[in-house]
Amino acid sequence: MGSVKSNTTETKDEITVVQLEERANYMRGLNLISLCCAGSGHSGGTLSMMDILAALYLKVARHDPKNPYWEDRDRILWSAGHKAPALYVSLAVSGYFPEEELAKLRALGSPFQGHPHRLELGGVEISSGSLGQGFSVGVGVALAAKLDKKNYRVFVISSDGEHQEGSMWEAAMAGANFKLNNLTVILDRNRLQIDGWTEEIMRLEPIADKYRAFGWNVIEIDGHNMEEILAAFDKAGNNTTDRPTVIIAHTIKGRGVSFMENVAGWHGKSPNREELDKALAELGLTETFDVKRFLEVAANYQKEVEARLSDKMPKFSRNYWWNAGSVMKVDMDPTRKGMGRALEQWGGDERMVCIGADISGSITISDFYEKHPERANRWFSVGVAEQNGTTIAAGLAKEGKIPVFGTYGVFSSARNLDQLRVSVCYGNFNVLIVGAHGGVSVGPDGATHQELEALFQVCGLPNMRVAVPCDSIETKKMMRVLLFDIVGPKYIRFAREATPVISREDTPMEFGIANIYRFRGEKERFVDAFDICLATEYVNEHEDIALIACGPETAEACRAAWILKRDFGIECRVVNVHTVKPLDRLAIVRAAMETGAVLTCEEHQVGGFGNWVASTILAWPEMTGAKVVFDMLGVNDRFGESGKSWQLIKEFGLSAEHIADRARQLVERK
Ligand SMILES: Cc1ncc(C[n+]2csc(CCOP(=O)(O)OP(=O)(O)O)c2C)c(N)n1
Repeated sequence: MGSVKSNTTETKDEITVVQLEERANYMRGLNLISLCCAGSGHSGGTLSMMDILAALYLKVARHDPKNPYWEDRDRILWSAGHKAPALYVSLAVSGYFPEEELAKLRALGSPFQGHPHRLELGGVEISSGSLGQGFSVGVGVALAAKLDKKNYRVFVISSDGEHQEGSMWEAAMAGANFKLNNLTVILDRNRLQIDGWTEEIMRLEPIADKYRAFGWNVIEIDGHNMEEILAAFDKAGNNTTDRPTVIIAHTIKGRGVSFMENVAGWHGKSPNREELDKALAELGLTETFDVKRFLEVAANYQKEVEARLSDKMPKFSRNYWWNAGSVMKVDMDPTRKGMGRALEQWGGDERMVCIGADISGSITISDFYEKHPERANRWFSVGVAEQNGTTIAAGLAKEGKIPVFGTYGVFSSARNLDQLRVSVCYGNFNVLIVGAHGGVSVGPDGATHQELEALFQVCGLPNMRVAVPCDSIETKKMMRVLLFDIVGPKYIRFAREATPVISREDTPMEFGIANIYRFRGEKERFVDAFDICLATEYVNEHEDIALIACGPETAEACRAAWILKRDFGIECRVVNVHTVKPLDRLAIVRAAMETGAVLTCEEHQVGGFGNWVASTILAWPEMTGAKVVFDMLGVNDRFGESGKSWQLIKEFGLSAEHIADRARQLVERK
């Protein structure tokens, strides 16, 4: 281990440049092993930082692994939270915890969340992962240091794509304005972001001049040259001006592994075992690590997680899990794909324009132009800039275009909420906002990327229409309606991972009218086991309970209907509320009145959907005095977590088994 300067750990002999280079190489290997154990995560932008991190954590910064909250420690804030694996590696090699622990990266319940969470792990100063925030937190910390007359240094780890966020420049302005010469920002200038080269997506150059114009000391270095790195940190530390310092480190994304270097595709991808072996060989580390041991730790940890989850699951007469038996087989398809297919099919309409925010392939919005080069002039990439994207969409709509703006749901509903409120909704513009990757099922990225609050945010906006389709087929149909039939602000929410397909091409779908699903008996195909019709055409069958659901949670409700019928003879009316605003109030009130028991099901903070259903029932005049037992199932006032998609559905109590259990209790209360 290198020297760690602290109050409890004795400062070791000064670590040499050669030793630091060796450590950086070692850290690269450790980083890739931990990513391989996780099966997902960010390889490219962690490898680009490793030389700087070796210098910072093992030589430059004062910190104490035995006392992570030592009040005089230097503060290292990771604004670029997706580089979390490199943060954990830096802490491990500094001595905060055994290196083997890194095998638990991105696993459920582990402190090594997909994006850093400060409440989980000493040495993690802030929770981050939503780009463009940590820099401002750093400004706040540096201000506090000044107020408290403390001489600790504040380091902010940031990335270049991140600098497309306007908030970065607000922080830069503030840092200079407040004369924060105790603040050092490290900008990992690897020139790549998710969708490609920064200069092609949203130009940042001349970035050094921009910082200078904002009143900063600017040091430009080769971020892989240890001597230059150390000299830059030295210079920033001996800053006699009243200006903050930015170290612009020119780096190579994926540095050290030939097949990862400068390849955008390695941004958010982890190596498999074969790729890991190749990478370790290139780094000269084949004999250095016992990779098998790391993989064993990861596998054993997963076994513990599975056992814990299994204990928590409600039990029934048999295993009803998706595709577990020989009947009721279901196809799985990501709902997001329905959006891509719709954009591809109907994107020929010259009024349509699509706006991407650097996550275009993953959410499938790029399907708009990928096979249609003639549409490229109607595709605008704003980079990592969700507020800008939202308001640009408003401008395009103002002039008669049909703009579609899409990104992760967290960033297209919360990050840009005021833009949505004033420019889109108050102005009542015809903008379609795509909230992809909704729900905990997003998986290993963790809380920062799991949208669980959008329905609170967007349903509360006047003029806004909100759709939450149940599967990929319904998503595609809904997209067509939203694009061409509904004029005004509109939001569509869907999931990332593959979810069960429970509708057919010929299943009716009308905006604002719910669908009713009735289980009719086991069939070879799950979808054939249900009668599906528009709520307006449904004839009361006096079922025992209504399961009112939206999004992929509808599929879980359908599976619950199967469990409840088979195990308890309980009949369910599953109401698929694909249009959450305006709600199909009639279908909801009828379900309540005719069954006398309602359970709402949502993969969302509980109430985002359920409260609307509850208030609809309560406010309906004919419901006065009627007896309805009511309950809501959703995420219970808790942030999401890293984990595998289906583990999270179990962990957060969102599975059909949980629905069936709650429904049974509710029926007993009737
Ligand atoms: C506000 C926000 N928008 C989008 C994302 C999704 N995202 C994660 S990393 C990334 C690209 C970042 O590129 P860059 O900042 O250049 O990082 P690096 O290439 O160094 O990994 C994006 C868009 C996010 N985490 N936060």
